[in-house]
Amino acid sequence: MSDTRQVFRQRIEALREEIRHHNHRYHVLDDPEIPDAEYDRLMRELRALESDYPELVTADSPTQRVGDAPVSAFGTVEHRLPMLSLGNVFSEEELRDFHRRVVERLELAEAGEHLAYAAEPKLDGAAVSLTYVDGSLVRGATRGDGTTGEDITHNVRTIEAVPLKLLGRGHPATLEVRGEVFMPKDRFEAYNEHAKAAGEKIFKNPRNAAAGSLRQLDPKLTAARPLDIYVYSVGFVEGGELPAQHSEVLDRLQEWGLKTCPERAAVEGIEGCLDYHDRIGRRRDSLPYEIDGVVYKVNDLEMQRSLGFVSWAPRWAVAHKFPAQEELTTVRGIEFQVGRTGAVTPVARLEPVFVGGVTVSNATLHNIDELHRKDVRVGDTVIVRRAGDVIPEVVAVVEKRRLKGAKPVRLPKTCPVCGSPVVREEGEAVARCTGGLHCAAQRAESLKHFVSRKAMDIEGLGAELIEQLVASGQIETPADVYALDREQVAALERMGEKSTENLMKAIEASKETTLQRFLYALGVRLVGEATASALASHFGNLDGIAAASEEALVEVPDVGPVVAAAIRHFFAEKHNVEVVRTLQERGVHWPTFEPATAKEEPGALTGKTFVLTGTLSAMTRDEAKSRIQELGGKVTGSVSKKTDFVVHGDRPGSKRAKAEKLGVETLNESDFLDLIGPE
Ligand code: D41
Repeated sequence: MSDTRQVFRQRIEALREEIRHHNHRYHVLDDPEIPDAEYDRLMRELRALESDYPELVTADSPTQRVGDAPVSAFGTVEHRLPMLSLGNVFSEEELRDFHRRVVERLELAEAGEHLAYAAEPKLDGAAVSLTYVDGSLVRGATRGDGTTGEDITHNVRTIEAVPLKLLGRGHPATLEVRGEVFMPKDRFEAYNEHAKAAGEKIFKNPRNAAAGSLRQLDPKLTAARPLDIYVYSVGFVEGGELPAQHSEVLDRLQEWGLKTCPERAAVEGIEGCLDYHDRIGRRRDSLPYEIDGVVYKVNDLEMQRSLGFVSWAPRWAVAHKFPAQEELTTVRGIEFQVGRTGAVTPVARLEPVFVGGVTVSNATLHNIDELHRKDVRVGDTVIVRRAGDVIPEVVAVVEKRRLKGAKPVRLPKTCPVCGSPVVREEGEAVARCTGGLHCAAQRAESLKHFVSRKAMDIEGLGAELIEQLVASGQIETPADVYALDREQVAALERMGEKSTENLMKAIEASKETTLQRFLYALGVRLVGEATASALASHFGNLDGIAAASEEALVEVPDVGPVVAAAIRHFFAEKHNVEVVRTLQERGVHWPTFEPATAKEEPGALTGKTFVLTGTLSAMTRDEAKSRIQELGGKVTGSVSKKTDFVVHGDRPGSKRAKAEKLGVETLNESDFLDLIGPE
């Protein structure tokens, strides 16, 4: 054997070994160690090597199996027709190639432009087959390796969305349907929260939760898992006729009581497919279930038959994947950033990696406890996740790939920016720099907060300008913003005449503000927008707030003893009072008014506390909040037993789950609109 061949042989064996290990973690333990994208790469590398050296292919290679082998604890089921797999494309170009091949094979020429596809999201769950005889469910099976699956009849029978008997009439004597069992995101989160509290195993993602739940030996355990199903095709059929188009078949299945995906649509030609991919991609995060792409199927069943399939995948269908949301990369360094309130946050500097559609080179580690819990070290290989618009985060370390000698990271004793001691109070997750406004980082961050949209709203005074102004000592306190002159501003990097003009105008305009914005802008610890607004309407003027005792402050809705103490602390600091006075001297002003309690009639929602979550369609969350406040209600950020209502829009996340757990009443958007009535 030649030397190079010997090298490839070793690589092939190493890959097989590694892939077998990951197969076991994934399929048997339901606990994967690496992201799917990484697994796919290993498989692709192995396939490529085996196709270059076909003589090295062995029957036990992971490439020689289409799916996971059934676990012996279940009876096995031979699929009457094989459960095929789906080819993947990752780009527009690859999709165009797929479409071109379809059009050529069907000899459609120009007409290919209008070829009808059935499109639907590609759910990330577990594929199953359901067999109905004379309308009754007789069998449920996993896909297994496509030929042989596991008998999971007893488990699928516990899924409420699976009809035990078909509705209506006209179903074939034997009807096998195929679909995807999944766990909706909110139920997954609620399930994990519960499991965590009970000290039980939590699942890495909804897909593992679905697959793992289906393979429970005790159907009672499966029944306790909140699973759902969408069916997407028909398998073996005998003793009956089905329509001639895929989309019509699904309509029929829907009439018979089987659930199909509400997002499915008929699209025309390649442009229709691309448009659908784009549309669903934008809504990916707000869909209530996890998806990893979309699937297109030639809609005409006669055309499907004439296209046939290659090895295990039909030629008439393809999955168009979204960029992976989890990838592997390495940690170049771990730094500590100092925020507005001095919070010292660990951040991982990463080897840049393309994930969730963008290149990521930093990821938050949240706080020191989180850093220690995940035990991230410099040089580590980590899984980074970026989903939607959230900040990328390090999910976990791949410990097997840790380099020798990597040391655990410790919290620095002094601030990396100003050198003041870093302290961590008993029972607090957050460590803080004690430098206060002597610390340039805290100064810059509090200024960014001060000028931000919901505070003084000075457009054009961005992070970079503030950093320049702070670094050069031109700005020390927020009051200095109002002492900037045109020459100073024009001299800053990247400032032209027009932008100077605009910024000067924005600064001037911001002087006219409201008490609640001003209070919020000051950045008193724990005083967010809601608290600032409650304080403003309770006192009506700043002097009252600055002079109020803690007892007087806790009278304000939403203000507890800890917040009251933080407010007192702020106004007890001479420096802060001085800054406030200077701001007013430099022209910042707001209307004062009689305290709300003295003049207002109680509103319809007086005494009621609301939490808003998810996206509403008729109004923004800010608008909803204003409406509630106008009616005398209160809006807070987190759900507790004191919450009266949780209003949830699209994709509510864990807050609704928490409300349900605490027995807090939940309102959907239309309930909410009914409650607040017309404006
Ligand atoms: O949502 C899905 N995961 C999905 C999977 C889907 N919407 N359609 C699918 N269609 C097929 C064919 C075209 C072969 C009937 C599939 C799958 N297959 C599939 N799921 C797992 C392996 C193959």
